[in-house]
Amino acid sequence: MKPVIALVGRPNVGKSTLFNRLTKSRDAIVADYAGLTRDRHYGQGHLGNREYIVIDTGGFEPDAESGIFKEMAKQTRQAVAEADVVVFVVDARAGVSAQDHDIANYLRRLSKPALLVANKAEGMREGAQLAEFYELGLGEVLPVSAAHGQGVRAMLEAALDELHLPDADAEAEAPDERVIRLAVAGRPNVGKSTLINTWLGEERLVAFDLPGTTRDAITVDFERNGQRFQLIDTAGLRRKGKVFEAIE
Ligand SMILES: Nc1nc2c(ncn2[C@@H]2O[C@H](COP(=O)(O)OP(=O)(O)OP(=O)(O)O)[C@@H](O)[C@H]2O)c(=O)[nH]1
Ligand SMILES: [Mg+2]
Repeated sequence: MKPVIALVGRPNVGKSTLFNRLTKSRDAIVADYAGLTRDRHYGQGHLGNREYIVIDTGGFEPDAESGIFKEMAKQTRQAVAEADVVVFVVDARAGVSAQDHDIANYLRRLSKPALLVANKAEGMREGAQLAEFYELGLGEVLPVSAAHGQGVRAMLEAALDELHLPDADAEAEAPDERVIRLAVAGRPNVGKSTLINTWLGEERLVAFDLPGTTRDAITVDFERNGQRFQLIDTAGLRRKGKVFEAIE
């Protein structure tokens, strides 16, 4: 089993940018827009021969009681439950916010290793600016720049060191069975995510009565009657002339 790292934090701190760096991909959508990521999004990476799974999540409001932020919080809690180590991302430039405290309180109550990571720390001298994050009560603050790569390797080593798991190289991959990849596509709000959730029998995807709810294309492994599938949920498609937002 590969260790699982969940990236958690309030909106717009750079979780998806860090996800892309940890997976050496551009799979997650990144923009200067709070609340961009909605679903939990899995990726794979490795540090030398140590392999891991990383989960990107949406901006976390642990106490959200309604609306789409409540649905996103459910997804984040599920990601945290599956994780071996939680990477709590804060914004080194913005400083500590009330929402960071809410998330820290939530994480401190869990008995799960958590690392506190201050992103957007490029060109920042350690010390003064980062000191205030100690008040979150999660111990040492690791400065990183997801956009530029600084500190990311040290952070990853610290995350994997929390786990004391054996190297994965002895573990043989399952023989390559045929996987049917099935993408669900269609106009916004026709029920694509709901359809996949119904197939799976769980709330795997955020389904909400709001056009444009799904943003990242999310792949879910699924098996039925011995046949392996990869179900791919996609963002709703509109005619080119009707697309105005950058995210879309
Ligand atoms: N200066 C700086 N900006 C960064 C860094 N990492 C991310 N950003 C910027 O911060 C903004 C938000 O990045 P995202 O990765 O989308 O943030 P997120 O936490 O996934 O946001 P949500 O999905 O909305 O919760 C984007 O404009 C990024 O380019 C960094 O290391 N330094
Ligand atoms: Mg994101």
